[in-house]
Amino acid sequence: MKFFNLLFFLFFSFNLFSEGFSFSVQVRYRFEYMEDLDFTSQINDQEGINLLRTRFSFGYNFSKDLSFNLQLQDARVGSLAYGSRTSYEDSLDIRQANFSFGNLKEKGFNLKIGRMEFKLADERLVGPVDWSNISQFFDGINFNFLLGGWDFKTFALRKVNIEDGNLNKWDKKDNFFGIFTDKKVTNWHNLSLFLFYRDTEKPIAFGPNVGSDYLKEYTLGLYFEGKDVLNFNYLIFGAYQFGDFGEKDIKAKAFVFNLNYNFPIKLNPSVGIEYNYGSGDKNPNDKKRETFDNLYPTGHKFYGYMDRASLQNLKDYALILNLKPYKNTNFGIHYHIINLDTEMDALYLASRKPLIQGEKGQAKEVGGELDLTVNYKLNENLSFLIGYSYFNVGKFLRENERLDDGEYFYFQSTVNF
Ligand SMILES: [Ca+2]
Ligand SMILES: [Ca+2]
Ligand SMILES: [Ca+2]
Repeated sequence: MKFFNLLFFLFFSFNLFSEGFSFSVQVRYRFEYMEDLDFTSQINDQEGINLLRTRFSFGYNFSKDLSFNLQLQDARVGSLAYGSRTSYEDSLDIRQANFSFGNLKEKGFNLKIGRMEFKLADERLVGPVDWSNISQFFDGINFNFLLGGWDFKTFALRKVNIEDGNLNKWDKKDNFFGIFTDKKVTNWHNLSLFLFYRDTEKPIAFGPNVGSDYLKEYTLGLYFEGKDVLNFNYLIFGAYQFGDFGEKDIKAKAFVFNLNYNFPIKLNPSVGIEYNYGSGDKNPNDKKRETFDNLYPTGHKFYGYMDRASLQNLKDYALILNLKPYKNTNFGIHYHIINLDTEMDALYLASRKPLIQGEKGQAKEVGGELDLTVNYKLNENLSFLIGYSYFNVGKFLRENERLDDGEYFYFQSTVNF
């Protein structure tokens, strides 16, 4: 019945629209099977869940330089064996509603105001978390301009709190400001510099040892990327965090190095290594917070697809193998060796929630994760993703009585029209 309603709605919409209007729909379905993602068989995991996410996007161009964009999102989940539905579910609500003025290429500036999807660079610190059924978005202002060959993005944003059954509202106690600028420094190299400021009027929680407190937090950093340099790609990312965490000083850092090589042979293999480091807090009793704040990342992309790690108290060594045997098919074989920076801080999930607080003298080896994926794009409108992951528990988990390896399987199809 719902499907027919949708068809009718589409038919009606297409007739209504004239020049200047645009309209598109995305429907994403995912089945997930999870086994011991908590690393213990004493608590049952979700066995299999069904996720459905539908997005309706409308655009209207008032003129060449002024447009209005609206996106509605409906996120649903089937029955759950246990736990909360909140991270999966948000019935029809506004995901984007913004005015966009200017044209970066032609006018040298662009101003966006309202509710928006927002991402910076590879989404390591700020991204839309597209993997999530409900995803992530912001309210605020984003002003971009070109100056002296640099592309500047400046913003003042508040993350939108997603609440099923109620209209989503911005988090008025969590303010995020920043400047991000990048430039092509050679034909193959890109340099980005950024400074962010996060100011909260409520305590932000880290692990049990670090605790929660108000933030007046600066993040200063850079990306340096090499693309197609004799078939090599590489990335250096560094960030330093300072400011106040209540009465404590923030002194935290993060560092990433990635190197990969594309073999110009059959199957188009690429082999890469990656190191991801986010500092942890070594001493809960001093006057410093050394835990890096991973901000609003799309963490799913980087530290294992099982989402068992975040760029906080992390040392992750990854081996990344990708194959592209056909134009529309990708195979991924990734392996992560996940370690804590310090056992005095917590193991943080990709959502930034702490899973386990460590203790002095414990091992730092969390475990190894294997991620296998197949991506297949049938055509412009339809794509599929299948994944299987296995997490082999390491010493740190075993010392915390998490003895069971985790498994994760998913199948996803995405339709765009
Ligand atoms: Ca379990
Ligand atoms: Ca809602
Ligand atoms: Ca400390």
